[in-house]
Amino acid sequence: MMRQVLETFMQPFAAFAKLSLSALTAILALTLITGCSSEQPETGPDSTAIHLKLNGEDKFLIENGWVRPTTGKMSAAYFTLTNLGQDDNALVSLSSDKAKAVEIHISEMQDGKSTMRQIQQLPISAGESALLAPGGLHIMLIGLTTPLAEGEMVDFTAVFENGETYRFQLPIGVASTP
Ligand SMILES: [Cu+2]
Repeated sequence: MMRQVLETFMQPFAAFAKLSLSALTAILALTLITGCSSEQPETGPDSTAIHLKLNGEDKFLIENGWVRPTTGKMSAAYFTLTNLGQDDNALVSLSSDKAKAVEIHISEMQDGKSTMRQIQQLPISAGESALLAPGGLHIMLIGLTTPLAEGEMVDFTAVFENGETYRFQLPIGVASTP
């Protein structure tokens, strides 16, 4: 009985360890594309850090990113987004290779029920982070064009208020967001 409970408890961690490895592979691939310097350790949640650079300068950091696996038509993506720049900014739109539409959503409790609504932009002050996690802010993928299988990657393009546009990839798999 106790052993069973322990195994159930450990399952998300095992899934995360698996995800970290595939994410690391993806980051190594992305590093080659963007020329992003890899100063992160090779293990642990930090290994999922993605640097978004402009003219060689670190502008944003994406950490602990993951997309929920599904065979349905909708999914959600979660990550921590940090504004490393000198100016306040805001995430204003997203697109993906695997969904017809991508929206910024927030989940809220209303009359004891969980509902979600779209927000037009996600402001992030200079030096601040936005936490996108289950039960709160999230990126909604609507009209999936393919099933999202664990271990695969999803391409995203993010546009910010000042016109800066970045491409990045997030791994499909359930991670334990801290
Ligand atoms: Cu949503």
